[in-house]
Amino acid sequence: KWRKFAATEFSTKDEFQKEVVKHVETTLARSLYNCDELAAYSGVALAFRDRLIIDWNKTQQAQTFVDQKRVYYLSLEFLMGRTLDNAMLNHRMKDTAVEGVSELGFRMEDLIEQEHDAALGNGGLGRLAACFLDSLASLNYPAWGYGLRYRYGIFKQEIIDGYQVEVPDYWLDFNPWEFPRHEITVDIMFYGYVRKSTDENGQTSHVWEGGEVVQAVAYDSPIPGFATSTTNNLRLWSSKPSSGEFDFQKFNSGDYESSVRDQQRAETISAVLYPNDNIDVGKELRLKQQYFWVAASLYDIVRRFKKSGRAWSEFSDQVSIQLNDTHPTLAIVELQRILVDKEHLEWDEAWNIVTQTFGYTNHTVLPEALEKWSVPLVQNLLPRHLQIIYDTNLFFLQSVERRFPKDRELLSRVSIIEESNPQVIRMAYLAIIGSKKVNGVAELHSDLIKTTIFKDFVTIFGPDKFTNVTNGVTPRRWLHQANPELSKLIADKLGGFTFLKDLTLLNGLEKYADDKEFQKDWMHIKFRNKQRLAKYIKDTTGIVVNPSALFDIQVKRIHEYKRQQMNIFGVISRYLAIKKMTKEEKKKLVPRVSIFGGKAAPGYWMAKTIIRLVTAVSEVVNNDPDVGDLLKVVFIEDYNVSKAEFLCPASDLSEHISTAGTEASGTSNMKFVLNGGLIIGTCDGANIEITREIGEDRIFLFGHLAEDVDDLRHAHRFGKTEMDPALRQVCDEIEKGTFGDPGVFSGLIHALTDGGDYYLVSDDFASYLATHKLVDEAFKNEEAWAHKCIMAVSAMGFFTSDRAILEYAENIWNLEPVVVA
Ligand code: 26Y
Repeated sequence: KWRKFAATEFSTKDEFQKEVVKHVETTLARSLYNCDELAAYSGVALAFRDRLIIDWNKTQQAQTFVDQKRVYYLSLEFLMGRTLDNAMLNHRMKDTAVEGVSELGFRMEDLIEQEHDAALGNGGLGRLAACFLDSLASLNYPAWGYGLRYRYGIFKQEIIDGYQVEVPDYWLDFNPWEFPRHEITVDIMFYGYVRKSTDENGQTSHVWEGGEVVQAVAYDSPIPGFATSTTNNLRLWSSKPSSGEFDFQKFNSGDYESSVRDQQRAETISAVLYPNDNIDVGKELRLKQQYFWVAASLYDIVRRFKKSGRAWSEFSDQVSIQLNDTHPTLAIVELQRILVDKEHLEWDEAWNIVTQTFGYTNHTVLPEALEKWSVPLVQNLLPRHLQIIYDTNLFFLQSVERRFPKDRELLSRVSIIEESNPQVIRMAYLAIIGSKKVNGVAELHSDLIKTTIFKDFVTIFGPDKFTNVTNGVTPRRWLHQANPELSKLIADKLGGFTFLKDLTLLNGLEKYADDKEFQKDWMHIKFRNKQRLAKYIKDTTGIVVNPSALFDIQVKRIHEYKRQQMNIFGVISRYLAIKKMTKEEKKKLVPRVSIFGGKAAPGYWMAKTIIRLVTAVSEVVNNDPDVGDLLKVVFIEDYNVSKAEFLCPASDLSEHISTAGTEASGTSNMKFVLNGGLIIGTCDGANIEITREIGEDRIFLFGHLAEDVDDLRHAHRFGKTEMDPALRQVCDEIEKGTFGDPGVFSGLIHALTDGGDYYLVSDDFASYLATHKLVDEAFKNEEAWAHKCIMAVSAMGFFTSDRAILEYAENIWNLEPVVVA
């Protein structure tokens, strides 16, 4: 009977319009006479949401029915961006919808712009999680994402008087894509104490009790695959006071305010995303977030497993859990606690299950980003977990000692507990010991973790535990959605859009690389994308840029290791050169627009100073009549996913210039090349593999290698290096006050001199400038440039997140797809 009434999907323009109008008139209670763009967006979104949810239901039923292994991707960050455009394209219904809304009197571009970015992440790690969800669904893998439903995502960045100012990002006003599941709740405990209890058989067990309880509520968002019915789930947890928790005693005794405060404290847990990227601050609330999310997710996973009625020994055949960095490492401890304390398995049997279930992905070697939690903090918040960590460490160290007797040094090096004051827990070590596989995110990075920070663990566990999965990006969002014209041009040549599901097909473009017509069409699309960006720059900053100039873009989180400071020093150097040029020399110069964008962590002063230098330089350079069109400097405010979508298609050159050995992979490098831009970069992260794929002639590499870094740093420390002369000039100019009060920038200069130039800006500066000269020369020959770009794109097939996910599925998860009828 039910089936007869089951919801169906619209498939024609008329049906689509009917759905939109229905939602505007009834769901939103608006008449067509007061339907503004926001209401129209909402109507369209709700119409597509219905389609998504129908597929979601089918998918969940099919996946439950086949009862195969599922993978759970645990990430504190999911940087999803907007959903509507992606949903329309994945359902192959965008053209229909565009026509439909146009007949209703709207432009689809305007409606798409109404949507608030879902910005629940900082940068690379969070966006990678979002690309992986897209690929998992597109490849029909049974997979769920688990995260936190922050009320405030990453802050909005405003630039006021040249400085970054952070404004809260309240994004939940209207979010049609999520479904609250008020019936799916989990009680989560903090604090309290551990009591030993002995049952009638003399078995002792640990009982954790007497703590404070908070409730986790599930919110689900459908994740559609491209051109498939598979629609997976992203489950985000929101915190609220536990129903039993409202303190009636306080309430009755008239202490109403303090009982409300308790409630608010519970809600605080999921209130805000920590805005730090690659820097650990060790705040108690962050630890609470981690446990809250991990405990709720594991409860959910275990509950689902138990419904299948299988034996515990089958757990890891049914469940794989991937840890996105160490942020969810407590999941290892929590699963061991559930198995031992609640399900009464023996320690070893439980630990065996745990270590077959987890995989750990490392995203950084920077020491300041490696998580360490203070023992007293954990002792107070999670007393039972601390005991389990100590026991895990004890058994681990005992096994190491048996295999490497008398090596005290080794034992103290690999101990989960660092004997500092106070003691701290090294979360990465716990993650390695508790996982089946550990992976880095690009070849160089995976080699580095094996030879440096995790070296001892390779000795202990053998090399096979450590592997590489080079990152990738979804071509659906980062080519098809971001650059529809280029995607269409490629499809015309390759005979359709199959390349979006098998990106290696791009190699079919190679034979058109010399085709003059094709080159012209290609460069024309690039030009239009640059015009669109030029218009945006004009509208938002007032700066007029010439769309024929070379657009040079560096957009990413601001961090010293990413060396935006080197970029802006290079810009200053170019400016000084222009000031000295004759008319004749100027005529020969390629005009440039240097575009920067990215957020600084609110407490990271050096990063904020870098932003201030960029804005200061732009004020001077853009208003200098000697310079004119030859150089413009732009800082794009509030860089986010939606902005990346129109920046990536608009670059001629993008910068990926981290100190060698510091950027684990980078993923925007992939996005920019995929959109037909070339890159200037160091031999770092995925740049190395990009070079291998596209060829050395199609990338501008410069700078020292990772293997040189230690020696160079050593030389700085012992005062054996002179600053590069061009860099010296730049510093002199800043100190002269050319860009305003030099006191503002003294920290930046100091880092290069007395600070020991840790990021080796001076060592790489000459080769950086020389390589920019090569870029200028290359850009003068438009045909040769177009040829390079086309050849590069044709070789980018490797960098799809589909390939990355296939590697995870085969080498780490042992996961099979489930086809939804
Ligand atoms: C400990 C905590 C404060 C913390 C929070 C966020 C630590 C790290 C992070 C974020 C790290 C991150 O985004 N890493 C980036 O991951 C990308 C995806 O693998 C890489 O491409 C990129 O090189 C790396 O910096």
